[in-house]
Amino acid sequence: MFSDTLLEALRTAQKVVVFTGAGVSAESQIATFRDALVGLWANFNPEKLATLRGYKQDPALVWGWYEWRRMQVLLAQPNPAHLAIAQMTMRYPALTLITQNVDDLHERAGSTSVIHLHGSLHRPHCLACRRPHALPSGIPDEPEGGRRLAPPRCLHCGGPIRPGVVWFGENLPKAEWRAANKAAKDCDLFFSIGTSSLVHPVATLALEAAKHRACIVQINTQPTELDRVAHYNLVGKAGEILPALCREAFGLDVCAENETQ
Ligand code: BV8
Ligand code: ZN
Repeated sequence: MFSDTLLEALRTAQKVVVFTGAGVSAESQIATFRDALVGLWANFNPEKLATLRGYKQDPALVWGWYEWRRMQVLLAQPNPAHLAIAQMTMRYPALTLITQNVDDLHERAGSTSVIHLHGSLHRPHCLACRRPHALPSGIPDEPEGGRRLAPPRCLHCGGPIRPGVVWFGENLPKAEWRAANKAAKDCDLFFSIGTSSLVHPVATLALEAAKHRACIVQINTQPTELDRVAHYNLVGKAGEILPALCREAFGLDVCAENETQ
């Protein structure tokens, strides 16, 4: 199914970066970023809703969207793509996993030290004093299509709580961004999985890796900006391609291996 040169590149790689976007969680039934606008938010532009301005204009509309998305994540399970990536971490001791996703499915699949460049749904904080806010345990019970929901108040200063994600127009977390760039420059194999490669500056990571002569392997269901740069464009579902790639390259049966964990 895969070329000998690709399998050889996987078997000889020393320093590997895996960079993921919303497409890696699609087979866990988490709507990709551009598909997450259903129900109440169907007519909104994500690039307007996922902004500080959007939140300030209508905190209940935005907080309700994130609570609905957090519920989707808590109800979801990691899929074979997440499991395969967790297995790859065993194969490549120097593997760096970088994600744009705000879910915790990589961690729940067994990946450790995941670099979240766009934050997390599970770490809200106070808009005013920036203190972390502890969400109630359990799964929010949001109606299908969601609802407007007034954000909780900070227990320390009474300020409004905001999602712990990086919105458009906001800077990325410095330490994570520095670590991601260093890994991209140092790696000899860079996987770009399930991302439209449209959002900046994270979309520059693959270009940085290519500039430093890494082998770029893209796995995506649609053509992207990265097609012209990638050495290998594997078109299809990450949850099917990644386990097959691990099987052919390393004789690894991803799902069985994860069951023994
Ligand atoms: C910044 C968290 C410096 C929130 C996200 C004007 C003003 C300010 C900034 C800008 C501007 N113009 C441009 C910018 C830069 C802007 C940007 O890039 N805009 C884009 C839209 C052009 N970037 C920023 O603002 C960044 N910050 O630049 O700071 C600065 C500061 C101040 C002023 C100026 C500059 C911050 C960007 C972070 C935004 N936050 N997420 C939330 O989640 O609600 S981004 C959001 O998009 C998600 O993180 C998502 O992951 C990410 C990227 O999308 P993808 O992951 O690629 O998902 P997408 O749906 O697009 O694609 C999924 C792909 O998977 C598809 O291609 C599909 O084919 C494929 N797929 C589907 N199923 C499968 C599959 N593949 C494989 N298998 C499957 N089964
Ligand atoms: Zn506060």
